[in-house]
Amino acid sequence: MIERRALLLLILAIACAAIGRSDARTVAAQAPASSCDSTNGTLDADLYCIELLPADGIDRAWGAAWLLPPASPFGIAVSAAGEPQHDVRFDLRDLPDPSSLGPYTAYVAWATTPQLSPVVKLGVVRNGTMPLGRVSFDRFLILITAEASADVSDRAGRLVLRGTSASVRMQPDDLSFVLAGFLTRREGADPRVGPGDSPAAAHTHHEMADTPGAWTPPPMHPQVIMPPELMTLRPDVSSYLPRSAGSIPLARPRELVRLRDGASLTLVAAPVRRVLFGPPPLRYGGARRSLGEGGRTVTMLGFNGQYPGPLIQVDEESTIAVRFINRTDFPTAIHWHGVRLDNRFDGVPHVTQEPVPPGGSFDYKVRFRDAGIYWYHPHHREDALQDLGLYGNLLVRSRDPQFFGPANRDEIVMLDDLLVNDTKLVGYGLESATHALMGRFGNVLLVNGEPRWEARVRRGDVVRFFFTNVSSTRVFNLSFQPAARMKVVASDLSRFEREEWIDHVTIAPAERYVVDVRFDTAGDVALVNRVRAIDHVQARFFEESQVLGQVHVAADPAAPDHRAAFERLRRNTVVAADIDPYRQHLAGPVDRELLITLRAGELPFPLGPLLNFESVYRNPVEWSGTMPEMDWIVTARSARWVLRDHATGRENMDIDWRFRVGQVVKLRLINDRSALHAMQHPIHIHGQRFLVLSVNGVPNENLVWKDTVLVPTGFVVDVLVEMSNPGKWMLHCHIAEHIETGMRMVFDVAP
Ligand SMILES: [Cu+2]
Repeated sequence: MIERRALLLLILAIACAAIGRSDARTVAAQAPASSCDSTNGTLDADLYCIELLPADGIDRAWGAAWLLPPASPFGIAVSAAGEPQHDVRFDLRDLPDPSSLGPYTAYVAWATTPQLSPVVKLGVVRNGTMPLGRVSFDRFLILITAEASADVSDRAGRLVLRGTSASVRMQPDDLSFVLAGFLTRREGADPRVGPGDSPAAAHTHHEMADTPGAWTPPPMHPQVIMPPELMTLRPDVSSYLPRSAGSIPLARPRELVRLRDGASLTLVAAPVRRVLFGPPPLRYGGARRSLGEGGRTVTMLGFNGQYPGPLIQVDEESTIAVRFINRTDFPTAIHWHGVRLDNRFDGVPHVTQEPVPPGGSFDYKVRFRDAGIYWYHPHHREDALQDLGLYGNLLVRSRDPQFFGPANRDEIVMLDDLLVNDTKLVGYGLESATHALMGRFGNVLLVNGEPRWEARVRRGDVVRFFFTNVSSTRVFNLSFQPAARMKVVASDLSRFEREEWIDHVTIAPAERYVVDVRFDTAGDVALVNRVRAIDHVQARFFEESQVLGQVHVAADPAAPDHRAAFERLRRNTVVAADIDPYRQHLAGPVDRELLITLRAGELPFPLGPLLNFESVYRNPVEWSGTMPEMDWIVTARSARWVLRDHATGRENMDIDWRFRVGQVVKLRLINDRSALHAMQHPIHIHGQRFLVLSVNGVPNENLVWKDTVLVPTGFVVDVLVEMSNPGKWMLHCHIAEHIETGMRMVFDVAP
């Protein structure tokens, strides 16, 4: 008996020692130099982990607050006002018993701004890992205090841990330092090259005044002051604008063209005249411009004399023939965005066809497999041709009358922006694209080609909006003011598994969303774009709001009234069943990995040092072009955007991926936050459809078939690509200037 007790004690002692050692090992492995060094799935710790450091007099406690993306049908979660949203997950260690610090019983976590107002209570915390609360500040502090009670609503107790968001690292004095150097250098005899300048500065033109044929610079952002010295820089290419001639017709609004199976259409891309107006004030609810004043006629481009191009309506499973005639100055081709058609008609120059020269033509056969909203645009020099007006929608009607819920009317809305200085268009690079870093942000927002859009509805009408973002680089964040009840029902290639209530629509270039909106109060409702812009000079965030148009809601009631159907969120069982076979891949291994980064060449001085300073922080999405001159002067000659295959190290068109029809490929897209000018990229895959499986490791619980996905800065997005269509297909960033600076690759799908 005694021997048995001794044996038990011995076993217990050995077990305790083992546990002690294993604890020590765990601590050694998990007690890194920074609490954000520990791996946390795919999340970029530099941007999305806040290290929590002990306050004065607290010696042992430590921890981290991880910022996770909340679920959103748009891939990135922001509020209707454009504020970023983060779900916070705490990882806290070595917090002493609160009573050891004073008359306290609990630890409470708070989020607040650097000005310490307002303070938001996130909840009660303790040692360990726990999800807790949501933060919607641009820049913020996380505080953990010991409190007398877990129920306190205001912070009163002792500060124990604190940390700051990555965005707090932006400091306003960065630029002045760079500028001091810039101004000193410009005192030399040759204003174009100062001592120590990179050779690239020599081919950056500096012009003090406009001369005939020279560039018209973009205007400064009205809320961001730039030093005048920076305004003298010019791109290292010539300016291109379509020639004006007397016989060019004034553009007409787009026309609806209904085409039956087997029907044909000719699309002529040619110059049109348009009347332009200067940029409106950056505030909504302000004075409206009179369209009769200050207008100036400019030459742009249109399909069949229309702007946007004809709205082509077809039935699903139908095929149309389109003869494209190119009367522009550039060789090009038409791409049928999102349509899973025969590879030889995909319209990618040098991949699926030879480019159509100016004066030439090409015959396309376009078959529509999937109901929904699609669009067509040139696939060569989109930065100029598409931006000048060459785009149109394809509305593919389902043969199922119940495909969507009932609505009183459709609104087909193409969102765009245009860069003008006063009432002149800012030119496009002739030899290569300008705006190579950020893409070309416009300063006049357009709906269906017009700076002011209007719709008339009745009270209680359910309006189905088909939104397409055709801008070169701008991500829109749309909402209605005053708010209208809205739900998202579909995106690029299908309906969602289930409809969701929303209060805004975030839409990246080339994406589509179908949104049902019910207007239940008579009066005017504005469609607005609300985002948080960054003034990189002053290191401040500010609200940017623009009115895109007005919905006039009449007092007479809707007939029929679809209220009952609208109030119900539909589950699309057909979509869920279509996706079911793919769910097994959610947890599967990643098949391919693409790193998205930038190789900056010799950037015009002082851009290199400026971007270096700026790179202490990058916002997940750059919502606005707040430094138009800096963005403008960098061309494809000095910047190269890169898609890098992780397995082979190959880049862009050197990547050689081969698949076969029926294969399902899990592709990981990693947006390198450490790139000199990291920014978001809407990644588009031709000819196939894919599911967005997860964003920063958070699984997507409401799937929809997509062809374009926004990958914000520092984000890791996993997509599942169904290889259903044989041929050579392109994968590229849909920022027009990024595809022009190398950010594209081709993969092969064997039959
Ligand atoms: Cu891009």
